[in-house]
Amino acid sequence: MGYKIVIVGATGNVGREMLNILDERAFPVDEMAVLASRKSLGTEVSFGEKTLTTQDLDTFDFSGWDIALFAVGSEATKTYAPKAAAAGCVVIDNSSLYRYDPDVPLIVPEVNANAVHGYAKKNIIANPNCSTAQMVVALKPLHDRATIKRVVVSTYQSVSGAGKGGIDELWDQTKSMYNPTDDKPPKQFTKQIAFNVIPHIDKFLDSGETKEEWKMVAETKKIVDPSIKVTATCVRVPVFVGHSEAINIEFEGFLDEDEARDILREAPGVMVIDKREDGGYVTPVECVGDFATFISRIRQDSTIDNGLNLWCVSDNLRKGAALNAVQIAELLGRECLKKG
Ligand code: 2RA
Repeated sequence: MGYKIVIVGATGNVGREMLNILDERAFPVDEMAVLASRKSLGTEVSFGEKTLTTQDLDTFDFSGWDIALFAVGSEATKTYAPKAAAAGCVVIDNSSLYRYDPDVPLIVPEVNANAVHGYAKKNIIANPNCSTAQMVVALKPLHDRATIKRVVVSTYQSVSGAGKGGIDELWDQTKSMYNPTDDKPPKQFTKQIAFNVIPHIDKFLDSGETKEEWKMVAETKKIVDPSIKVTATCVRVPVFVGHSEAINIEFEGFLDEDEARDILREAPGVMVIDKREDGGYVTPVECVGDFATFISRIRQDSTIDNGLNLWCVSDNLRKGAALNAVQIAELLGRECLKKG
């Protein structure tokens, strides 16, 4: 016996990836409902060999459904997630709405799978932000070995993190560079993104950090360890899919780069590609469509006693969103619902 699954926001980038990944990983689905807002109603989406037609999120009755994977913004989540949860359907939410709620577990299955049992307080589990998910997969096994004190991270985040509008803007601006009469002023981003980089993702906070940077701090603490200090600079780059991160880590004790490489090679969800030669590292275009978080450029930081640097790349629509949500559904099924 399998599960009755609902995808909320099935026509978006992440919703479609959720459908692909549920199929690729042969998740035990008995019945699938795909929901969308009124403006996308009737749109068809693929689930394996099947073509499904979207139903109206506003009138859908969640009673009798097991798990709803939400891939809509915080506003829609605020309206519909409590309805689904109250109807007995466990919500796995990709928005930021519940991430910092102490009664909602925030889960990356490779890191804090045990927290899944906390789902029952609200019938809701939160999926972390893309930039956090890939980083904590790399940090956790190193933290277990040598206790991380502080992380300094700079991100290089692809435009797909900003949704379809971000992808379209990079594509249109890139084309318009070669056709000066076809000017495409920025709409989705605050400055030109084609052939440029923008040190600004999400809104500014009073502290001077952006919300994206704050999320990396707060979510790492909730998922891995509240004692880890994190400082982040989040940057949008003209890449379609795949977020990259340059991570500097300071440990309590010494951790040799070769041992760190061995630990990461054994770590769940991690693929180490780290040859000290031309091309012996991963770039975002190579990680698209993959399940792994790739780690390269592992090396000692000789400016501090116990420091390492590394380069971390992952498909932000997968590990950063849809894959992690499906992994949570697998974990929930295995540990709590036990139907599959
Ligand atoms: C971004 N973090 O890349 C967002 C997506 N969740 O903009």
